[in-house]
Amino acid sequence: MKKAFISGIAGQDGSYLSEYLLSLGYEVHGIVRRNSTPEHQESRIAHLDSKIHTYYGDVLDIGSIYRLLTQIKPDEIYNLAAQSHVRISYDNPHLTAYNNAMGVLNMLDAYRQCCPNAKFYQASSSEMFGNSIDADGYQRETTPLNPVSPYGCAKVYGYNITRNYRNAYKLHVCNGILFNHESPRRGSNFVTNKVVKAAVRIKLGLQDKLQLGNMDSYRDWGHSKDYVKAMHLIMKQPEAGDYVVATGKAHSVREMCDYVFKRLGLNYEDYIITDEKLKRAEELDYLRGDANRIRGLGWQPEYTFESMLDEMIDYWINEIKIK
Ligand code: F7E
Repeated sequence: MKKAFISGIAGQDGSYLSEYLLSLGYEVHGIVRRNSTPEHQESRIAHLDSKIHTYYGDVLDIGSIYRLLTQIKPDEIYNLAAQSHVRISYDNPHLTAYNNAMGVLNMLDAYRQCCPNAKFYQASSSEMFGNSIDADGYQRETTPLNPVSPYGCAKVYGYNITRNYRNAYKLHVCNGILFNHESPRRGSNFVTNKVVKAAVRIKLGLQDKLQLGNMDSYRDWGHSKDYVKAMHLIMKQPEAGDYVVATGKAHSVREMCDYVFKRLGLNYEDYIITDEKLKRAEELDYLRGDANRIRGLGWQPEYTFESMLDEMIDYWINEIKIK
């Protein structure tokens, strides 16, 4: 039985990845951070409680990482832990850098010392591209990295130190460069789930308006369930490498709002108010990924933009009606 170790196991991707690895017969271990409201901390993985092994730990608490990797001796390590909110990275730039840059180095170095025969996955991000776009309108593995947020800058360090460890120490270390990926488990302060939840509440008469920031940025949105399968496929390759994971289709925030409100029989223009506070100091305008490299390994997304949003709408209708 193969053993996996996941930092960020309680997050959206950590929870779907755990389910997927369990379905493949893995023994799954992961760290969760202590916080002051334990009720919500592990809600995404509560249903897996008897099947996975969780420990209090943190990518900044180097001792806990060394101890756990030495004890568990995993075959695969997925470093998904991060401060993942781009706008909040402007409020907490230092914390973002510690977690998303130094945290990667801590994980890599503990891995190199404790279990160098394992494989290592780093959760890199399309936010690293910033406003670089190739002439054909896509971002791909060779597109220059020009980050436009504290989050993106920290992720570039994580990406580069991962490549450096691969080359310098001949380790099986990979980067997945994932474009935006969503699901009903997405935090509701990310734009898709924020819009879906509010639109359902408006439909049910529980809310009148929705405040949003920039409506004209474009994102390449996929489903987290599809993307965790890509993570595993990347790790399965005999040779370590870096892969873009994306759908290849871009939609604006405005188009996403239009789709969600229309599905509920509403016109988004009647409800949305622009709030300057929700805009970023520097915006990333357009993301559309060319995932040909990983498609060549057989990966393809099962969800479309529409079926992903439909699933999120159904989730919130059920959730809100029950309460
Ligand atoms: O924003 C605009 C906002 O916060 C998407 C993370 O997973 O993907 C994610 O980062 C767009 C931006 O995701 C609101 O300005 C408008 O243009 O859902 P988001 P993100 O910043 O693209 C990348 C790949 C990651 O790696 C990150 O970890 O929507 N927008 N109004 C808004 N965004 C938010 N959050 N809230 C608004 O009210």
